[in-house]
Amino acid sequence: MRKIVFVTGNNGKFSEARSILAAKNIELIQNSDGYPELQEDELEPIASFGAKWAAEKLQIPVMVDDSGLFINALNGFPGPYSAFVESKIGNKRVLKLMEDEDDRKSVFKSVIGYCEPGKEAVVFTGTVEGHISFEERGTGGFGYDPIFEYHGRTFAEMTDEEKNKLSHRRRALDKFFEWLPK
Ligand code: ITT
Repeated sequence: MRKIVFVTGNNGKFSEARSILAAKNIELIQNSDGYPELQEDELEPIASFGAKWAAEKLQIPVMVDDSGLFINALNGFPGPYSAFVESKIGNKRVLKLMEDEDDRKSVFKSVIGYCEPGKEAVVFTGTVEGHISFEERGTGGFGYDPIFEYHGRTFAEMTDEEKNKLSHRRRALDKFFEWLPK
């Protein structure tokens, strides 16, 4: 079984990626050392820099996942600032910002960065389109899942298996797996 180290402090991301990749015979190992996060409008350079930095620091092949929620009516906010916004204001305050908005369209994005020491990083992007709900619903998942609706149900109202079949993370990891030398 191939083993890959996933550098992340986010246990929700780790457990989803672990079960998605276990089905492909890859064992993920969590490393919570962290990496510097660039301030960029796009997630790709953040994931690429983070993967390269961690691979050189640890001297092993590593994977990272930089993700974010892009809300149409808020011009893509919180996007690359999603972790900061979640920890500082949380879902209820995000819903408050959206109170008078009819346009609820939103995109969840996950960028997987992978790098081997001495090589350039590669990135794989997965997106899923949905809507911001009017209230928090559901108890599953993590982070923004209770306010992100996909075809009428929030991610938090789905089982892990259901979310993992269609999530932004699943789509990015599928591309990563296709690229990995077999
Ligand atoms: P790392 O250690 O991996 O960087 P992080 O939580 O800081 O963990 P990000 O910088 O990528 O991760 O921030 C993404 C934010 O979006 C963070 O608040 C996550 O909890 C949230 N998020 C990411 N994927 C999500 C998902 O599938 N469902 C709900 N929220 C998600």
